[in-house]
Amino acid sequence: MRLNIEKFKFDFKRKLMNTFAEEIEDAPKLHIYMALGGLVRDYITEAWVNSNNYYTENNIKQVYYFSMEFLIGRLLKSNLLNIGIYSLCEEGLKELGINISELEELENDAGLGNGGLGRLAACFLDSMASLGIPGHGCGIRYNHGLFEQKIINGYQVEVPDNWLKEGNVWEIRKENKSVEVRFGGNIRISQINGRLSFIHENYDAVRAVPYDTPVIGYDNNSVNTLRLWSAEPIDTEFDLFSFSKGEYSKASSYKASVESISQVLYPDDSYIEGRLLRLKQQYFFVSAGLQSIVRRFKKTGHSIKELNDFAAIHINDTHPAVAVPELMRILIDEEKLSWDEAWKITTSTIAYTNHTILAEALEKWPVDMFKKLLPRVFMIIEEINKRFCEEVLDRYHGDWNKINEMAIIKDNQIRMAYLAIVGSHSVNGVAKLHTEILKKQELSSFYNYSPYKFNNKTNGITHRRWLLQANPELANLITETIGDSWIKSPNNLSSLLPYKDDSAFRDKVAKVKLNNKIEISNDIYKKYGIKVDPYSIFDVQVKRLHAYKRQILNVFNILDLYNRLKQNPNLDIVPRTFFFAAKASPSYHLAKQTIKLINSIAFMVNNDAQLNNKIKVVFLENYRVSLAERIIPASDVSEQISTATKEASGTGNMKFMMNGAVTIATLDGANIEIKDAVGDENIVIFGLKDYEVLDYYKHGGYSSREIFNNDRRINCIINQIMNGSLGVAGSEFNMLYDNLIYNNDEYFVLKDFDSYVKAQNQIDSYYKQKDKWQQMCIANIAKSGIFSSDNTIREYSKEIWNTQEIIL
Ligand code: 26Q
Repeated sequence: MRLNIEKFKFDFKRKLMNTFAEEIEDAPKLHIYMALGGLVRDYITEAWVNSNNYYTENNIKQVYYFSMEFLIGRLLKSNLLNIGIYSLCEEGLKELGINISELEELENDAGLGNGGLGRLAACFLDSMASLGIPGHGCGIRYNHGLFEQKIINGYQVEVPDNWLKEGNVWEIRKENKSVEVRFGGNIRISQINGRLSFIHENYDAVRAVPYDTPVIGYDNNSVNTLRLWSAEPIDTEFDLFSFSKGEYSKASSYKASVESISQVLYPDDSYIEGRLLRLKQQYFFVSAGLQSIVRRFKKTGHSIKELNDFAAIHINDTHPAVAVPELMRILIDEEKLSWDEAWKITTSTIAYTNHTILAEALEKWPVDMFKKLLPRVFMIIEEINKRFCEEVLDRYHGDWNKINEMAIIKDNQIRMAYLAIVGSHSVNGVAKLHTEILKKQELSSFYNYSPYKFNNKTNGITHRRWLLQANPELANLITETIGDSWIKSPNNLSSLLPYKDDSAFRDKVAKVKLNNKIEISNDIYKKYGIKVDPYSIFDVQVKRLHAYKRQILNVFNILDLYNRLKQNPNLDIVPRTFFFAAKASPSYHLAKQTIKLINSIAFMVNNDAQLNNKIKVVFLENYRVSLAERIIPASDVSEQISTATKEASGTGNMKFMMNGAVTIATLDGANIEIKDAVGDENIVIFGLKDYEVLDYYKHGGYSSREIFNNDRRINCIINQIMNGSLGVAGSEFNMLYDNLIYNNDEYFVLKDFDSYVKAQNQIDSYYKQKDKWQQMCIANIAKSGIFSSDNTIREYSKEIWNTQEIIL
């Protein structure tokens, strides 16, 4: 972009004047931030329009990534970096007496996601734009994202996230692109011109209004679109019908019920309850998104039968799986295609990613609920199911067991994963192990039935946000050392590897880490009044709170270490600070007890003078993207300790590695691929293997009580928790106790404890060997490039979407 400091300052002052009628001296900080954001948008508008025109004029195939969640975080810095004017703006603003970092802090995170799945969608958008792949996001513009977490007296308290209260500079409301989405009613079947027609009557209509946000590629003039839909009343129904008759309360309850559709993101990420409003949300954005794709496509003048040559529709888990029958509906009822024509187009356009094998996280919808809300869509699902079951019976010579296993509708429930598989041409898992488990266990019947559909796409993260933006000092050091080609070709980070034997470079990497640690330590002191030692090992577990992620295993090691230190205050360990950050789903009581437990231990440990500051425990409130960007670059140890087989991939693991932390991990999800990349000597592995876990589940043979009775350390820890030693009544932790002892410890916490403690001691001993530790850190950074989502997206593009990288 052609811009110099003087021009920028001029533009900026004018923007502030035009938007708020203010000069810098009397403008509040928020206005300064908004003016800057608005200016960035102005700068990219032309490239945005050009990108779209280019795609349309050249009939280029475009990807539509359908996701209930886009966990974007903040956009100011990443947009400035991607258009290549961050330093220039920083300098220009400085000359105007403005600190750009302060402005960045004013932006509310767009927290429209729960965790990994939502953040993956955001990383994918960044990579698609940066590779020049025409790929857009389609989702919901929630008025409230994931709740804000406050910790009060050690407990999690949820506060609504009001991210839009000051407006959102990045989005544009596209009133004229609104579409109508219909719920409820009944279907009248009639013969029209010798063809059966399905006429939807007595439905409730909702207006879907899109808000577009530009997704700016890195230094390539390519700008894609994130289109998020907002639910609004249809004017006619709202105004004329009820208001004119004076039925104000009826009218306003209609309005509220419509608006509730895009009001708030559901905060559960693993245990699924089939709620009607959630189903409305799903259909709402899927129908709106598909209508807008079809409408845009028809403008090109091509036959709808060619849709799959121009659009790839990707569904992020089963949440948008209703896209399968909805696209069928549009093609059959509106475009008048035959079933077979429509089916061919649908299945060759849609592809599906699975993110979990947890049984309780597989989506199922009760037939009665579904049918009532979406009568026509349900008829289509029934027909898909009928035809599929016939095919299965045919293939397996009338074996009804196969129908039991594979039917889309069973026991009055619609199994959304099965619908997604049957309606897609591609089904992928998100890490090698995960995909293998899908093929061999969870979805084996479908794998045997259509093996060609199944493939693996190991997750990735955008190195632009997670290194270039989040860790500028490290990014600069890397560029000074190997040049800046890694920004466009992240695999080039591997050129850093030889520098692990350069002691001057090692010292520089260590210095950067220390600076990052000092910075966050200062913030922590300001916010929590806790003094953490930046020279201690920063041991970090930040992710959603869930039993399978085993924060409790981490807690057990801390309590054991605490007990050892109480016994022997001279214990020779490197001082350590244990950081946690995690939101618990509001109804997940076990997870909430774990938060209370961590905070109780933190209070006890941090106030125990006998420990000589050898350990500290910090729970960081309100984990979110912008907090991840601060804590990850300051981490020494990355905790990736899920029960083997349970974490589909993990992506935090990759972010830590890229920032030079050493991973302590089970062989689960992408940890396995991280180990393969860095080598056994640059990671610390412990715990049960996938086949051992599966074997216990299948054949039994594990008794947590036996370990509880025989391992003195564990016995001591559990008693401590339950007998009030932590200053909290044991009854507060009764679910934790029941799970570990009465329910035989489903996630093998006690079983893996010993191995974990040894692994932690290993970390301590590596850290004491300063050079070795630094070499490990550098090896991790050097090998992290392969986990850039640019690589992942290239694979999706080549192997699933068949799309091109466009040079604009
Ligand atoms: C579904 C229905 C009703 C309410 C909520 C949900 C729901 C919402 C979010 C279900 C699941 C999620 C999120 C799942 C998720 O984040 N999975 C993670 O996806 C990452 C990206 O692939 C993986 O790295 C993680 O291993 C996986 O846990």
